Amino acid sequence: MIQQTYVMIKPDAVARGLAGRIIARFEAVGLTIERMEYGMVTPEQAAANYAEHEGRPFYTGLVEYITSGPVVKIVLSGPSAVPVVRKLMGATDPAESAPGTIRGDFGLTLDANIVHGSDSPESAEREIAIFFG
Ligand code: IDP
Ligand code: MG
Repeated sequence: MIQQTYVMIKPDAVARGLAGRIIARFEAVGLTIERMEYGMVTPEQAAANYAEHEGRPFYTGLVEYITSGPVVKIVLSGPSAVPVVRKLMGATDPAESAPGTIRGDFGLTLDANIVHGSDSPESAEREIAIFFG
């Protein structure tokens, strides 16, 4: 089934000049870039995107981090785009994500893990609305 998903290249990855290489991996499997924007995440967008984690010990740091510098906000589409992107990203903790995945190849720590991707079609719809209206 054709799906849309929301992907965000996080501030540390943008600062390290990894955006192009990460985008190339999504293009390589045949996903389509529907929207793409470089810019800051507002505190309101960060809180909405990570609402499920509010109250957890890492929540404040997560919101500070994602608003700390420019990101690349992307809407991708394609067959099974949501699980395909999650597969390409790898496990949340770069210590556990396999080599060959984005987090496994470019990340080192859980708090700066390179990339965000929606975890379900419902999350994708919600997140695309947060970042692209
Ligand atoms: P996901 O990004 O793989 O969907 P989530 O569990 O939804 O993972 O967590 C959202 C983000 O919060 C993670 O990508 C990571 O940056 C951060 N995070 C999750 N758990 C921790 C933690 O225990 N310590 C610090 N940061 C965390
Ligand atoms: Mg998540």
